[in-house]
Amino acid sequence: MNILDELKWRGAINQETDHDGLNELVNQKSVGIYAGIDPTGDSMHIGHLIPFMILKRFQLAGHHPVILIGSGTGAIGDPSGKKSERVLQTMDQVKHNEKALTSQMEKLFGQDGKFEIVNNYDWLSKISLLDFLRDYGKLFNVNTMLNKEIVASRLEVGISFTEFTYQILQSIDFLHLYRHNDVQVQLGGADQWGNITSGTDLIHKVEGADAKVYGLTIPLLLKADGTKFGKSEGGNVWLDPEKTTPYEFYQFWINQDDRDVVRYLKYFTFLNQDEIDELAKKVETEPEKREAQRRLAEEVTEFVHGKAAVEQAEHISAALFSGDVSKLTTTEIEQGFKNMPTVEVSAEPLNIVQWLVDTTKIESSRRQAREDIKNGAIRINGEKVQDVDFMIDPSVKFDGRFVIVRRGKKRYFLARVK
Ligand code: 545
Repeated sequence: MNILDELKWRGAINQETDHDGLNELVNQKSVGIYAGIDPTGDSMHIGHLIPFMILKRFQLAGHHPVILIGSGTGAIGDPSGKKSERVLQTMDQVKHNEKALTSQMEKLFGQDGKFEIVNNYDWLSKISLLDFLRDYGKLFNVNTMLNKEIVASRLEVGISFTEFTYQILQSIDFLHLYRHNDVQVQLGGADQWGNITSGTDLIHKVEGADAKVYGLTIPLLLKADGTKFGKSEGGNVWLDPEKTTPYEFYQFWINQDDRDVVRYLKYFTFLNQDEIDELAKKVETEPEKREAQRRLAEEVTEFVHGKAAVEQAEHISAALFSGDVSKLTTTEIEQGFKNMPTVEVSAEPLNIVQWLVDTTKIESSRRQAREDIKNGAIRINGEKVQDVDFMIDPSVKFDGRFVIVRRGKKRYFLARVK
């Protein structure tokens, strides 16, 4: 199975400019292949990750990945996927985002072999207006540009000359990388088809129709229930651990539907066909064990955040599930309780009934509080408390920073000490 057969099996090929040509090329030699990202934000989310995971698969198959950070194109903004005109970013914003994305890419590609990161600001910013019009503008037919799906879909609402020009910039990149970095293939999400083919067209015009360059897109990922892939209750699932903690990240994957999990294993993990077939069988025969989901969560979390983050996430999940939270570390508490009800309390020791009702408002009345305590429904820091005279002393655990309350089987509350 060569890399293209593998991608096909993974369901990761949407459109190709010339399958046979590309197939021959990848069988022949180590090929330079690129995908770009514009610094319009300071972190990728898991949707952006998809083409870069494919680039990574090319890297693992012995090809040469080039990651393009688009600080030049990011100064303009790709109209693809946007229903209306973008607001220009300041160049300071672009620079800030460029740094953040570059370091995320270094983390993802650093572990296995060679790769390059380039920035199109380095060449695009050097082209003068007259050179642009004479060297490139002449080679683009406005009618063809208007017919690109992205532009056509914007004609009613309108599109500025600036965004209209975007496809020319991305084409210049492909040509630049073809000439200077030995790149012959560009890949991207399905929304990038127009930009990618406009690049192969440009190269064929200036370098000759027999220039061996190819484009490849990846299908848009959809969930079985028809809703958008990649959102959790908190919105996007980010790679930046400050925006989505590794525990939340892990939880996102472990909560996937049986109908989706096998497709995600193919897309987001480096497990091979046998391993995935094995897991697919388990989804059929023993879905209640959720082994495929656990494996998915482990693999993706390890790839993005490392092994220690997986161990932490599993430790947190196990503690919250069993109720034995006493061994959690303070960083694990920060992560695990990020989306749970939280109250602020003072460090003073207080009677449990008073504390549950007046201080934290976890219980609505003293009568209810006493009843719950006597019934064994209240746990403080993992220990069942059945004595209504118990004193809560926030200084005794978790460096005096937290008190964890569990009411009933599943409802947790975090009291943060002021
Ligand atoms: C620029 C110059 C090139 C080649 C590519 C580009 C970028 C491309 C583009 N890509 C998207 C993107 O999103 C912003 C991310 C903010 C953190 O706009 N014109 O930059 C997305 N891309 C990943 C996938 C995508 C695409 O980074 O290709 O399809 C999303 O899945 O929308 O020479």
